[in-house]
Amino acid sequence: MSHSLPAPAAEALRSQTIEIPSWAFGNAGTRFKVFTLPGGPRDPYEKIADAAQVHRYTGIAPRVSLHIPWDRVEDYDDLARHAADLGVQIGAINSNLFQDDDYRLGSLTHADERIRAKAIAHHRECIDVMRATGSQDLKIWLPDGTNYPGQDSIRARQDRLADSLAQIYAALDADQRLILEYKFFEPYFYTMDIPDWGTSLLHCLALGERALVVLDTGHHAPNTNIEFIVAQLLRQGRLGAFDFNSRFYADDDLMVGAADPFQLFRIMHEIVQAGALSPDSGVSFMLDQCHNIEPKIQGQIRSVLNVQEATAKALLVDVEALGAAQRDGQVLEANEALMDAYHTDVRPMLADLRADQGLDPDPIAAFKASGYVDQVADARVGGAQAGWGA
Ligand code: AOS
Ligand code: ZN
Ligand code: ZN
Repeated sequence: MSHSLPAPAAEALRSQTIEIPSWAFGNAGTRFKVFTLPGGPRDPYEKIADAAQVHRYTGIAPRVSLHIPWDRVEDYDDLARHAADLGVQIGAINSNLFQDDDYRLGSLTHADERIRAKAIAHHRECIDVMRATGSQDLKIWLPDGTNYPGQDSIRARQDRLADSLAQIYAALDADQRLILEYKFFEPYFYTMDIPDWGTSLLHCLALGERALVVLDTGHHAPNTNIEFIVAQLLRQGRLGAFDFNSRFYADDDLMVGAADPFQLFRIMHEIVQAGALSPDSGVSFMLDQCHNIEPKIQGQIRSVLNVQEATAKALLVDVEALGAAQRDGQVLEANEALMDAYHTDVRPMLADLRADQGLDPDPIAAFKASGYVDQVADARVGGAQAGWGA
């Protein structure tokens, strides 16, 4: 069987990009234990160096998301230059509203104006980081919520949130976007102030055209039909980004495509059908993962490849057969058109595509053979390793 992809699919795959998070490279764990692996990065410079390895072997991971304050440095111009020297650039800037005692009862929703102003000011700092690094996206995940019925007014919190977001949006430059994530539970368990895509979308619509929704695949109730949400947000032109990961139970942040590769394929099918794959579609394909027990760089490479494989399968759907079956009400034939593509082993095709691009056909083997892990394990002894939250 031929390994070659149809030309339009190969073209689409060559221009696909996936953004990887700086925090995937630091030590991570659960509330029970954070594990330390040799060679862990000690600062944002080393996290970016590790991220650049993922791009080097996959060719499709040219951006790194930063998180402030975890990636706070003296000189952001210098950090951006360091990234460029390594062949990558700075992606979304993530704010942090969840590691300050002041935010126990909320941040952008807080009833105390002083605390709310502090949370808004933190985003001004993030916007300055965006200016210095050339980042286009301010990513807000709002950890605010309540634990007990009656604890606070649901409506008053929405009003304060709308006002806070409007102030942040007004501080953005004309070429910068605000991307707003939702999550149905955690860290609060009765209400979250942005629990779902509808709430995020309503706030984005009120803000303006450069406010878009972030869909984290781990942030829904079990069995939620995520591809339906993708289709709906694309119809509105308001899908700004994905935070891709896998979950079995809650917000597990496992490698994307590990728990449910079929779901990832269904999501990418909606993307491809809506023409939203290309980098100028405005959808940023980001990973939001923590590698608690597995090697981190290799884990990121695996994740990028999982997204690429799901994308290739989505690009192989016979759209004519699918469209004809859908028009004719041929339920099983329509389903078969999708499943045929899903069951195709695209790995040899992607290996050939990489070889055509001058990359090693097997990125994981090439990375392992490079000796990078041993090299950094030797070079990075001493000094505290950065972790999720440091
Ligand atoms: C939290 O659950 C979220 O998924 C966020 O995207 C969070 O901002 C990210 O993990 C880094 O802070
Ligand atoms: Zn996320
Ligand atoms: Zn999450």
